[in-house]
Parts: sequence; structure tokens; C-alpha cells
Amino acid sequence: MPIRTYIGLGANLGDPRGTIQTALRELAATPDLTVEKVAPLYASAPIDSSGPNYINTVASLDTSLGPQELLAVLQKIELLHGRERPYRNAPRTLDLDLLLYGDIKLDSPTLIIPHPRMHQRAFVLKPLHDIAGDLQLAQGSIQTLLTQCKDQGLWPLS
Ligand code: PH2
Ligand code: MG
Ligand code: MG
Repeated sequence: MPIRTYIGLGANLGDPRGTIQTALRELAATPDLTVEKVAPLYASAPIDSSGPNYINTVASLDTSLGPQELLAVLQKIELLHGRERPYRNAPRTLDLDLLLYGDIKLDSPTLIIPHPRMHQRAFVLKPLHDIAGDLQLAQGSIQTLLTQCKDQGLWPLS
């Protein structure tokens, strides 16, 4: 049985909208992985980061890949789009974050699931709510968590 996973997509360098759309097509073309839903795109002010506003969204995937295999797929697609990591939270051409993988908890040196900061970030919670409003995170309902980060700049793109 495939596992339902959620990933966050973000970019604030180059052509963020185009890059995110291309990355979604590359994900959809990946063996053993189906893109189930994609939330609308949002513009968001950088949080603990710098540079132009980000474009962010969230997608749900169904996959028989394991979490580390899925992480490798995400990192390969990031590299295809020129992702560099000069320092933590640097502006980036593409960031693909594994947010949730079924209901597993994982704490390895390379991967922590659920994503440790997702519950504090409107740019994750709002698009996640758009496609999975009933999801409960360990910290509470998405709706409640969203009220706690309502001061973060987030704007729907038409
Ligand atoms: N990603 C970060 C740090 N800060 N801010 C916004 N608005 N959007 C992001 O995707 C983002 C961020 C680290 O991955
Ligand atoms: Mg990130
Ligand atoms: Mg990342």
C-alpha cells in the first residue's frame, strides 16, 4: 500500500513560480510516486531567511518509496534546479521539504519527520490546510496553529 506524504515547496531566487511548476512535473514523472493534490501558490515573506519574498505551496504524494528514498528524490530535483547551500536558510532556487510521511516519526541525522518547524510556519500550514484541512498535527489542528502565526506575511497568488 502506498503511503500518503506531504511535501513543502518553496523558492525565492530565479523564476520561483516556473521552478515550482517544473518540480511538480518532475515529481509526477518519478516512478513509484503519484502527485495526489497540489495546493494553490502563495507569496510569503522570508522567515528566518533573507532575499525576495518566497513562493510556497504544499503537495500530497502517494508513494511506495521509503522516507530516505523519497528524500533522495527531492534532493535530486533540488539539484536539477541549481540548489546551493552556502549557509543555513540561505535564499534558494528550490526547496523541497518532506513534511509528513504517513504517521511515522523519524529522527535521523539527515531527516526529521514530521518536519520540526512546519507547525510554526504559515507558508506551510495554509497550503496544507487547503488540501488536508482535517489533518491533526502533534501540536494541534492546522486551523488552531494557523491562528498562532497570523502575523506572518502570506498572500494568495491568483
Ligand atoms: N524556508 C525556509 C526559511 N524561511 N520563509 C518563507 N517565507 N518560505 C520558505 O519556504 C522558507 C522561509 C527554510 O527552508
Ligand atoms: Mg525548508
Ligand atoms: Mg529543505
